[in-house]
Amino acid sequence: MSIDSPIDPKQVKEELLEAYPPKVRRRRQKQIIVNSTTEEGEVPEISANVRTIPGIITQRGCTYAGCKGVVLGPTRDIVNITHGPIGCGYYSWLTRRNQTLPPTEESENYMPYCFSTDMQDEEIIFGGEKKLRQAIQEAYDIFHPKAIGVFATCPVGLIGDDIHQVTREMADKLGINIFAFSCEGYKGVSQSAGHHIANNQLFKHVIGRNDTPPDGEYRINLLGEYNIGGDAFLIEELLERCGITLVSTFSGNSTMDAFEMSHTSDLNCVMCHRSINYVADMMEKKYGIPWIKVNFIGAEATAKSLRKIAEYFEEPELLERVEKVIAEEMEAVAAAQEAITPKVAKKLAMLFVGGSRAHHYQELFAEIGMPTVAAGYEFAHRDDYEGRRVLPDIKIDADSRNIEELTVEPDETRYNPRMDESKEDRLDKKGYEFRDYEGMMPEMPEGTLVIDDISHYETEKLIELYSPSIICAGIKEKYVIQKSGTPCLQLHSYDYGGPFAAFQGAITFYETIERMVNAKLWSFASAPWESAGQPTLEAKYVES
Ligand code: CFM
Repeated sequence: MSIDSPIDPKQVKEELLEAYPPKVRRRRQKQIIVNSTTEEGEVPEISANVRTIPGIITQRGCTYAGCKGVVLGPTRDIVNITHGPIGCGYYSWLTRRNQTLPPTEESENYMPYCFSTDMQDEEIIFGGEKKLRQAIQEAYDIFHPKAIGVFATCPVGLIGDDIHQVTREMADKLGINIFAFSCEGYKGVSQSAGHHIANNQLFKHVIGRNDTPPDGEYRINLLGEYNIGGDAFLIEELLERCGITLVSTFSGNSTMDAFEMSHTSDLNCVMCHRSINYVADMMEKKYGIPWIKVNFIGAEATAKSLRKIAEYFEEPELLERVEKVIAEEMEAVAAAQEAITPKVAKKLAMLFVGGSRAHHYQELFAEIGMPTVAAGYEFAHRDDYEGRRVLPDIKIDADSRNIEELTVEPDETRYNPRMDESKEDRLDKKGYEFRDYEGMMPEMPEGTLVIDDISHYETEKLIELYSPSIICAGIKEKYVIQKSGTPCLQLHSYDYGGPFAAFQGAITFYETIERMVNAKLWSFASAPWESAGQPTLEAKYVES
């Protein structure tokens, strides 16, 4: 499989690197890879999860953002207090992105609120523990929540507030679940460290607290689905139609109640491998729940994932039901593909998103005949690029060592292996894969470009060299892309669009892309000084 493009990717790589001084070039060249796959499915090594080179304009976020904003952000029945200056809490509030659907109007839902200790100079100098204690007490007095989470921002780590001691003390005093996250922004090289910290604390303080299994057959958890633009609502509805019981999602449209009983599920289905693989691994060790990789982005991927879940339970009745739902849904999907493909086929797409979407969304483009010529993650690790097969070769550096690795043992009473050897054997013979993720690169054609932690400069250069029809990226690069006349689809919050998950979402995606690549809107917009041929404003230096 190779990409049908007249541009030589090796040449492009050279041109991207040309502007850098030798030291930077040496490092960046390991993060810009021309893709190729051997017969064994092996791909070249990429340098990932390393510090951004100073001076490069990165799209990455901070560790606090990954912990508080991403993983705990969509959970509605916990009061999440940001211990820090007000900006950190305010900008990670994410009201448009974190959608949730409480069952009744009275149900606990703190997502419309933004809680912060609003640290001032005084606390930075004399310590912020007192103010944190007060904030917890105040939140408790007003809302009486069942749980409170406290999130550290950079200054908290720098001044040494003991947030864990404060939360322990307040938990004893108030008798509710209160715990803290040492997710200072600088703690890791990106938001990825924040995912790991969030996973650890959920595992230690929440998962396994309620042993009552919810009603329903075929009980699963969905891990690494964050309900961006309402994606989770479509997935939930689909699973329900198939007769599959979703016990807990980590963490789109989620609740602490569901997290607490998630260990009663029989299968963990991982969407975003980067952000949540730690929970999947730890739950298998402690409770005996196996995990599989799924993907509900793309119609084919959705069908494949539903079948994979059904095959695990080995019940003909479930398999039949799943096939029926797929057949019903695929009718409209096929009609949409047929109508849209001729209008967009062969137009070039590029994707530079977080740690899993740059892979997942390639499926949607492929379904309407659009090749992805370049893709990359902001902060994923080598296993997300090259597949989990490289895990033993990944060097643990000082930055990763900064993040606690929990030692997990089987739970004395709750460990219950969900599969006996004969079941695993049976499924294995059918080619069923547990605990595996192939990564993005093996699925990308030869000669495509894979770029880790892309910079603004490189984005502009790629636009110049490839003239792509669309780039999927985030808010930080959106305006750079649009100013070049190229449409940009925001894939972190979908702006006002979406949802794009499951079958219905795939159709919405095809339609959105068709509109964007054919409207040429951005290429009509030019800056005033470009069209007038002369400056629209003039000024003279006047000496006083
Ligand atoms: Fe996973 Fe995410 Fe992503 Fe991510 Fe993110 Fe996100 Fe993302 Mo923005 S958890 S890695 S840290 S799929 S916030 S919901 S869109 S960068 S590709």
